[in-house]
Amino acid sequence: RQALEQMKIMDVAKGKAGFGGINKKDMGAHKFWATQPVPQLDEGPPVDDGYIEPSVPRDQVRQEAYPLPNDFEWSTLDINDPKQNKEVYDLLSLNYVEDDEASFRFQYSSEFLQWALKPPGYYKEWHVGVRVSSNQKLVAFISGVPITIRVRNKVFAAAEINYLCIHKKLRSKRLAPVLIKEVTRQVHLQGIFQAIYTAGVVIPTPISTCRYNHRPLNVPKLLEVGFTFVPRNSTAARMIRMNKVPDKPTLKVRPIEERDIVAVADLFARYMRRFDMVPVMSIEDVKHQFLSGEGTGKIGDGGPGKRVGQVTWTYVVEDPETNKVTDFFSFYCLPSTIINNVKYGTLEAGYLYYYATEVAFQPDADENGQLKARLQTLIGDALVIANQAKLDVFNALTLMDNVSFLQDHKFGVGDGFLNFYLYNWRTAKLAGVTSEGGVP
Ligand code: MYA
Repeated sequence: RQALEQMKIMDVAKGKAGFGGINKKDMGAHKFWATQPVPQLDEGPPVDDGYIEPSVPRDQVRQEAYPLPNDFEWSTLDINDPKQNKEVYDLLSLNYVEDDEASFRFQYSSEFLQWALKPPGYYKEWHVGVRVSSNQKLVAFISGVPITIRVRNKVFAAAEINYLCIHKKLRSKRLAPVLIKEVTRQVHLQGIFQAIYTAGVVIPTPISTCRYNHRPLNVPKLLEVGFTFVPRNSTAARMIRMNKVPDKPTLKVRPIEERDIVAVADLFARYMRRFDMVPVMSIEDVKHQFLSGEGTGKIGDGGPGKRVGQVTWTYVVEDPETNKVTDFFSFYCLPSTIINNVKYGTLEAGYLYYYATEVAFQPDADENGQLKARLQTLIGDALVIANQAKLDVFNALTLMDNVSFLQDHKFGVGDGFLNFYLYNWRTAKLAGVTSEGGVP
């Protein structure tokens, strides 16, 4: 039932799919988006993939910040400074994305923000804030981080835009377009003219739409906080029994270490060839994405199954004979505030991130079911690790190869969708899901 959106995953599974939910009339009324280099409605599929508006030399990029309404000023946020990091945390934890019924609101931790906003080569100028001039209170934010992406057969540098947030008291004043224009200017100043972003809302024009699926782990709590309900033909006891997860993983999985990075980078790159829109990661990127978020100390120091400040969990499988990494999976933890609940403060949610397996490269692995079987086992083990870390629910989108294991692993179809967008890049739609949630 949860309708929260999520931002980090951006591989979209290949295949054919329909697109639901885009209403022509609504799409006509986008005063801001109509002025931007994004595919507009009624354009039809492009003949070739490529930019919409050409890049320009740095001296032709607007040099002054966009004007803000009186009483507000721009502020670059230094995420390394604990005080400023806390300011972003406070803004987001009170004003960021909520589900449709305002029951849950994302609560990104400070450690999460450190991990998400500081990948290799990040620019602090892309962490754009707006403050009230009189008291310096942070009231709006938008961020970008550098990323290299491949869309179909073209690879290009882009900004990944995220954490657009305006204080609840300042909504519907057309401030969002100013934030978007200012971060665009900052990205242009670094010689980058494309961007990728995701949102729960539909604006011109999604290149793909994925659906959230949720695997309950802590059923009693999920029932108590109203995240999920007992279906008419079931009971709470039955739901608990049905969703029980084994105590131990099936494969010999272990947490990723520094020595695995090169092998994981190689496996990741080869596996990603299966998909039409993927990040291209350097060794440094892989280290950042899969190792740097693991927190400090030993597993258990930060609570059951957790290091202190742990944000990401990446586990590898090693071939005992060759010592080669044959598989890996990763997920991250993003809690949500449970609004108006006296007993529980947060819902601890895991989000499936990237995974890969050598099995995919065996002849006919896709056709003869070997790949499906291996992913089934691998993701089963991810659920075991997530359960050991005392997460309440494990979420996954209908992208990559996820659809092959979601049902068998008892994920329930959620009511949240995530739309994927490219800025200043034309490409035909990528596979997504229908409004029914299935991939045709
Ligand atoms: S998605 C997460 C967005 N955040 C939230 O949902 C948190 C809670 N909500 C809020 O804080 C506010 O409601 C926000 C809008 C800030 C979302 N993406 O100021 P307004 C358009 C893009 O009066 P407000 C994420 O972080 C809207 O269609 N546009 O509205 C990725 C309308 O334009 P138009 C959005 O409600 C962000 C205009 O803004 C979004 O006070 C990617 C209204 O402005 C949205 N999520 O504030 C940003 N929501 O009339 C784009 C509303 O045309 C990046 N709008 O329909 C583009 C690439 C930039 C870099 C390019 C580099 C080359």
